[in-house]
Amino acid sequence: MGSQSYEGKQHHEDASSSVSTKSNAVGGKPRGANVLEDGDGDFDSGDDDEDGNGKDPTMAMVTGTQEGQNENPKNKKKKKRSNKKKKKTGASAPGQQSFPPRVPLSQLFPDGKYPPGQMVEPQDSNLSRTTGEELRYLERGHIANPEVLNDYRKGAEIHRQVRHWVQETAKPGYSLTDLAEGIEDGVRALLGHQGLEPGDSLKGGMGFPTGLALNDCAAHFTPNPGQKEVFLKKEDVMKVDFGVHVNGWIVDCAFTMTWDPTYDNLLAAVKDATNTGLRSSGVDARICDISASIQEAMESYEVEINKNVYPVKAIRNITGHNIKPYIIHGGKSVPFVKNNDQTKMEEGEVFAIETFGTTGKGILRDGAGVYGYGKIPDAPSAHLPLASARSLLKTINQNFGTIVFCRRYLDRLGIDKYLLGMNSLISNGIVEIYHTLDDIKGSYTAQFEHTILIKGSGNEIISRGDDY
Ligand SMILES: [Co+2]
Repeated sequence: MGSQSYEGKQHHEDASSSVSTKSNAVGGKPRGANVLEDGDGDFDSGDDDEDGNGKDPTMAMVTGTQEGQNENPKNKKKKKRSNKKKKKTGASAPGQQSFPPRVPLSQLFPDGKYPPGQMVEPQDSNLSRTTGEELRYLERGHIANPEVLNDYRKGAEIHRQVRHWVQETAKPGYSLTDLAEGIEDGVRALLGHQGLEPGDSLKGGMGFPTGLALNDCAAHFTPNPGQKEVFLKKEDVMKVDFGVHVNGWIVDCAFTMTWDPTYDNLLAAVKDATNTGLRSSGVDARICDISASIQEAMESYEVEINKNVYPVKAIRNITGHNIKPYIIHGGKSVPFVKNNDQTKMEEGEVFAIETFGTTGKGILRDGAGVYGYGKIPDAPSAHLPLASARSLLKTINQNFGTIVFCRRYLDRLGIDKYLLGMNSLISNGIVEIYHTLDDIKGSYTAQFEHTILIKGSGNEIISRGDDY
């Protein structure tokens, strides 16, 4: 989930887009300056082997039967139903994930230890910290705490297993509601938290509303109940951005899917930019330097669409961000364009390093659509005259806290007729509303994102998989 910068809160021209596809994401070479070509190749080939322990982080991701994978879109509804029935009976052997994924992760890892992400050795020894110093942070509430780290790795493994299902399943003809619900059903099943009882989804649940933004819509689109259904088209560029949290530790990770090789260079640019940002991250790394490296990587690419050549632009008013427990945007921002921010990353921090590239203006404006709502951390307590606002706030406190949520998440709790109460919470400064974020009409946008733990002993790209 991207963080909208101050600039982004103003209105700009319209635009929208979506990005990413597993199959096409790896293809394509930059047509512009090729200084970065080595780096580009590095990212994909080096991921698996750089694990500190040499283990493939996705080794446990074994899929079972894959019915429905080649389903004809026209038969989708019927097929989907039969698929749903099968998931109940088609239980996997221990250690094997089902397809679609429904086996709780605790069953796949009976020892309760979840696999690490990609371990990155500190490149500059000055940036490393001694183990002794790290020990200071072994209290609860810090990523150096083994239980916290294990929680984080669990969320990341669930992200990998569920996105594998997305990559095998999403194709032209598929509906965005089915895709979003499939992701959410998978995450909740693997967590072992359906989130239907008060407090349950605070132990583990969606990290924010599932984002499925298409084409010129860059971010913050999720299907809403009662809205006209959107079906994927072959020419779409879809950004899949979903989060998994375990005890409030949010994994924020996104990719782009396409079904047409036209967009390969766009995806290659954004993947390169995100990986460059990840490599530039670490203890004492300055935001301005990370941003500059991201922009240089991104803008060395161009993409040809319908005989028009577009330089890939870094989007200016959405940023990467640090993450705090239950808080997706922790206060620090990592833009994708040059800036003078001398702020440094610090040991123990968690960052979502994401980048967005576009063939449009590179400036997003709020669209008409509602993405979700989030209780503002440290919001002042206000006297709420409306009973409906008070009861809605109670529901939010019990189920989401400061986790951003969407209308579908309220619907499944049986909450309805909440719009008046919600408007009251918004106008009282207790809840923030999030809108879709669009680039200009007809443009295409792409996104890749990973969550990285900043540790003196070496960073951990917690959400890294063999896919991206
Ligand atoms: Co994010």
